[in-house]
Amino acid sequence: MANCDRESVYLQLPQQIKSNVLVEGNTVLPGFVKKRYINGIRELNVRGTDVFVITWPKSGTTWMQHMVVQIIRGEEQGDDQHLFRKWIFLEHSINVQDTDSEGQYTLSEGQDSTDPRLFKTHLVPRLLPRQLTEKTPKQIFVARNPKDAAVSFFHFCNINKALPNYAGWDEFLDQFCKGLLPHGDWFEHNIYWWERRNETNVLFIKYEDMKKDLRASVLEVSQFLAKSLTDEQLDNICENVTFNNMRKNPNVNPDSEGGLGTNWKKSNANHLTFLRKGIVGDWKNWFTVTQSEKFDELSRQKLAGTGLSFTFE
Ligand code: PPS
Repeated sequence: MANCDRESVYLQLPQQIKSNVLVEGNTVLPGFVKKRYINGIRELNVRGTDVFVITWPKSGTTWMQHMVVQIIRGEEQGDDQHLFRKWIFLEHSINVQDTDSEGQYTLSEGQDSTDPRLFKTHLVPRLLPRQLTEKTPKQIFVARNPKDAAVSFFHFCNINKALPNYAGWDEFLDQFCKGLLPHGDWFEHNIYWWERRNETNVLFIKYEDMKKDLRASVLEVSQFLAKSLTDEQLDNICENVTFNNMRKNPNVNPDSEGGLGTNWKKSNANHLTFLRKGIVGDWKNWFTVTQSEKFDELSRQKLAGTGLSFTFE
């Protein structure tokens, strides 16, 4: 990002989104993240048993959440609690018991007393709990190629009330390239976690690899979590986490979870859903050739020397 202070970030935002976001340092956050949470999240008492799924938005968070919860807690047949209620969305007000003007940030009791606690977050590294590095809970970062992640997020902003309205794809892509979308700069998230990928408690996994070999991915995640699965359990989890089965399952599909999943904008006349397409390569329907070339150049510059690369189709 060329300009790094709050003031200059704010100036670069489209006028119509300014009242729907929080600008914290050089990071744009959605309006549901309250300024008074920031410090409390930073100082959260992390437990070594916690599990964190961390992503830039629309990178396969929900997919990973569904995988992890079954690996850890079993398949929980007959359990009708929605997937999103099993997880703490770290920065979302829905999981915060009480906050006051002095900055108290307290997780709701039910959530806090589970063990292991399961956290999902889209926060940029510098806003994450400080203790993540000393208490070393399991941290899973799911990465998705930036073009598909951007397209997916564009659609989600169009339909979800909790996110700002962009004038159209061109404006959205421009903000993406500047690192000014809610939840921050895609490159900042991905490069940070890529550089930490060899730490024992960090798993860096790509959406495209999950698509390519789901069974190998479930196995990789279970090994990372030190949970052994029978062949039958592995088969069942693979079956449960396919795109079609997640879509069909009301306890998993975020469409059926009003509070955290979909809080539709009125303009969602096409009834677009959270689990929209679930494919690699949809970006080709949105990027013009010029936009794609420009983005590739930006990507080349930002990722130079990192060794991080993605599959785009
Ligand atoms: S969020 O709101 O940031 O937590 O969204 P997130 O869950 O990270 O990403 C949503 C996108 O992931 C796709 N998805 C899947 N793809 C393949 N297989 C499975 N099982 C699956 N589950 C979710 C979902 O469809 C969104 O991508 P798009 O491209 O919009 O379809």
